[in-house]
Amino acid sequence: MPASSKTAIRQDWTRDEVLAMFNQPFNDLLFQAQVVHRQYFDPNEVQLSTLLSIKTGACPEDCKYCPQSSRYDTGLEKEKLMAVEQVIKEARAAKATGATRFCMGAAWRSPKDKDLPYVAEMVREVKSLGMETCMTLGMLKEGQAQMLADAGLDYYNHNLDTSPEYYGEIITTRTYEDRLDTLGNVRKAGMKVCAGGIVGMGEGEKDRAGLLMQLANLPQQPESVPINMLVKVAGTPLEQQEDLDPFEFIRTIAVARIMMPKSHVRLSAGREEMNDQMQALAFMAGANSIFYCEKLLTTPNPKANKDMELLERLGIKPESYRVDRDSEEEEEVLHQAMAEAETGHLFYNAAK
Ligand code: SAM
Ligand code: DTB
Ligand code: SF4
Repeated sequence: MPASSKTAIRQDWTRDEVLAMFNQPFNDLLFQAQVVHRQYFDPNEVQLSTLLSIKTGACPEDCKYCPQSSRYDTGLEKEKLMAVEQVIKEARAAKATGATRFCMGAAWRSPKDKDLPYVAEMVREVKSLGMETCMTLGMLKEGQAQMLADAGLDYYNHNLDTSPEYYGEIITTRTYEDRLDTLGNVRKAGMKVCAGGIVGMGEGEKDRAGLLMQLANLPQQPESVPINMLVKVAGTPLEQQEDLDPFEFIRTIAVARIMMPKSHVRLSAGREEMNDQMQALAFMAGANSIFYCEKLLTTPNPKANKDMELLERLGIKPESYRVDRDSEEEEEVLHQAMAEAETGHLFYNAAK
């Protein structure tokens, strides 16, 4: 399809437009999302990211959804920063099961300067395995973002979580502006941005629209957009939150797809509670990435063989490494890694 016939990337969305999209009949919305999705992506490919918590619990922030905040008693065992060797071991295992990206998360408000050499080493080591790297460590200052970029970090994840209007109901220890500043520092340092949010926290549709507007209207749209369904963890203030209508979750994915046509939209936390049909609908609505690991950061996620079985039933294949790499050497490392991953017992290639 010629480039001109593709849906243009817009960064001037208004709330009314976005709400009108949300309020279309479900089938019309899904059809529109599929049309946009097919312009930019192979609709039968899903990118696989594995998550690892490299520092768990005892976080000083008060995010109401989070099991890792020190303010809530969730029974979580806290753990210090993981040794680099252990991280590499986990990354190797993730690669063997077919993941192409390794995302390392820390329960920090922001990293301390003394921690950065260790996390930078993790990035270098995981990259040398031939995986894409992602980190989520909290707020970043400019210099810290540059250190991570220099170590070769591909993506930095920092979520806006919800709309600016609803944000104060969920977090009081950092502002929306702080979050936007971190995203700006990540971009300035030349890394790719992974930014999304959580739905099902008691927000209204206008807040889901507000979150997507913030993301899509950024100076450059995030390359990766995780849409998390709230995981209700006992002990957190959102433990008893009422369930969101599942179709509203699917609508959120579809609207994200239409507003950010070139971004990978990730069906993120919450899959453990979703049946196969719901996940299939999310892929139909334009989700094309998942967290592929038995544990997210601290809560369960479907097992790898269950995910592979589902993808196989749907004729969806895991997305392989992209070859638009900047050096031939890097490309070679990635091809090698892909070949190794394909021999892993859980790897499933729907193309074969
Ligand atoms: N501490 C860092 C921060 O907040 O930026 C990084 C880790 S934090 C756990 C990463 C993201 O996980 C949060 O921004 C939130 O969007 C998501 N998250 C945390 N707990 C969740 C839950 N119970 N359900 C859904 N998503 C959750
Ligand atoms: C994102 O948007 N979701 C992931 C990742 N980025 C870091 C985290 C989900 C966490 C779910 C709760 C837990 O396992 O602790
Ligand atoms: Fe801390 Fe991040 Fe959890 Fe907020 S989401 S409490 S910053 S670990």
